[in-house]
Amino acid sequence: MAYILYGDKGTGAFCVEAALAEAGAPYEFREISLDKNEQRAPQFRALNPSGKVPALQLPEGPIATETAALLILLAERHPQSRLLPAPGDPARAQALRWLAFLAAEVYPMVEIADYPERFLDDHTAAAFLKRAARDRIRERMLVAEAAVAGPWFLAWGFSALDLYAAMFSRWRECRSDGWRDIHLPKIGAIAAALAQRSAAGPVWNRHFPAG
Ligand SMILES: N[C@@H](CCC(=O)N[C@@H](CS)C(=O)NCC(=O)O)C(=O)O
Repeated sequence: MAYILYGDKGTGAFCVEAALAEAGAPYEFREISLDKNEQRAPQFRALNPSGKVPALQLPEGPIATETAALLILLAERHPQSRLLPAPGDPARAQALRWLAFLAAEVYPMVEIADYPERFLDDHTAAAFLKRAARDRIRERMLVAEAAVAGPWFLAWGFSALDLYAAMFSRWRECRSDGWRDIHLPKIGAIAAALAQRSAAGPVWNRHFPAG
């Protein structure tokens, strides 16, 4: 029995797929094209009513969603893969802290930056909102950057947090104008190291072929 991961290339599905690969868990990737707006189609909303990817069907049947929760769940279900410090490990506090920070403080801004017209009808106002969301994402990624221990996010070593943080840094809001190359050097080094990993590396290169 395999996991079924619903997502698109270069989306939040990346870090879930990379976590599955690191865990050595069998999975199938089912494409939900954001370009075709398939995430909003009734068939997909039957799986995830919020109309967003990723969604993960567990081998035993139920659907789970919310990227940070999926990373924690996979770490819990595949402890041998050391995706996160285990409960009781002193490093776990920082792992959960920064996963939650990215999930709560950064990820919701991505919808505003990507789809400002969902929030404001007026085109000019929407363009201002898009810029404001991008700036807020950048400001919060700087907070995350400052927390990186190096060479991985946690001094504990490689974790699912690296997959999550590096993914945000590849998205348009951080990438455009070369902003992330100047401002996110530690997360950039994590991204470069991820691309070299035997399990997560090929997943990284498929989702983010431009690096
Ligand atoms: N809260 C969700 C957010 C997921 C999310 O925003 N996914 C984006 C792709 S990275 C998406 O599906 N966007 C399409 C849309 O909003 O219509 C999570 O943490 O998984």
